[in-house]
Amino acid sequence: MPARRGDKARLMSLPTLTYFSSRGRAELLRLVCAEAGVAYEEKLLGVYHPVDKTPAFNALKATDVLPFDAVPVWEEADGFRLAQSDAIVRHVAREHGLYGHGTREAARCDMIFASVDEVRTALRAIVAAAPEKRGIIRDELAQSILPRWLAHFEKLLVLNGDGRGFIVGAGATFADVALFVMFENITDNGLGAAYALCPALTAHAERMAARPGIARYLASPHRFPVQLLPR
Ligand SMILES: N[C@@H](CCC(=O)N[C@@H](CS)C(=O)NCC(=O)O)C(=O)O
Repeated sequence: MPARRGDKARLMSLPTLTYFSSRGRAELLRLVCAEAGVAYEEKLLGVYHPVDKTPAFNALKATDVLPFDAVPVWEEADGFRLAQSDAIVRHVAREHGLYGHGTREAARCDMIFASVDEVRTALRAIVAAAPEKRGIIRDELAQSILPRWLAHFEKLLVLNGDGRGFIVGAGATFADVALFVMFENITDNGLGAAYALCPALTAHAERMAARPGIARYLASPHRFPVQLLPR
């Protein structure tokens, strides 16, 4: 759970997540931390503006703190600093037991994560498109792209045991959390019908939402509001 206020001595030893005041590229990491029970401090840079960014971001960029002039950035108490949201997610997952058992399960986690990222990219096409093309892209997502991807995830989930557990191995991994974030993105944006033929995947998302750390985070006043894709 993020600490945005509180005991100074405790905060000094916590890792710090620096990001804008939104879900964005930090949200999967926040959920991974929630699942793993990792406490961290958040340095919030304000609400992102595509041209002006934010004063706090611009000030930070003028220092040497951001490896790629972008956020999120994760910093640990000893000064270890990491950029790139996927690298941070993997690092936290690896350190806190959410990367499966052994190299093969880790590789499968990577495989699922890469595929979830492809779905994310397909959804983001709506953002990049001219307003008059957005309806066409939405229809394509609803009718073919999402059902195709979700059918793959459904099959893999059912093949891993009976489909009533996790996507990789016998325990929760960051790949399960990534699938949950994907589910939220799809359903929040009115495309949830794509799950119609995926009962195991739907039930998986419901189980993930009910996991104690995640459920606490979802109900927390710290969570930023959903950012919907443009219509
Ligand atoms: N691939 C990077 C992308 C990082 C990125 O582009 N972050 C945006 C915010 S989501 C940013 O910092 N933008 C700074 C800018 O617009 O100058 C990641 O996943 O961390």
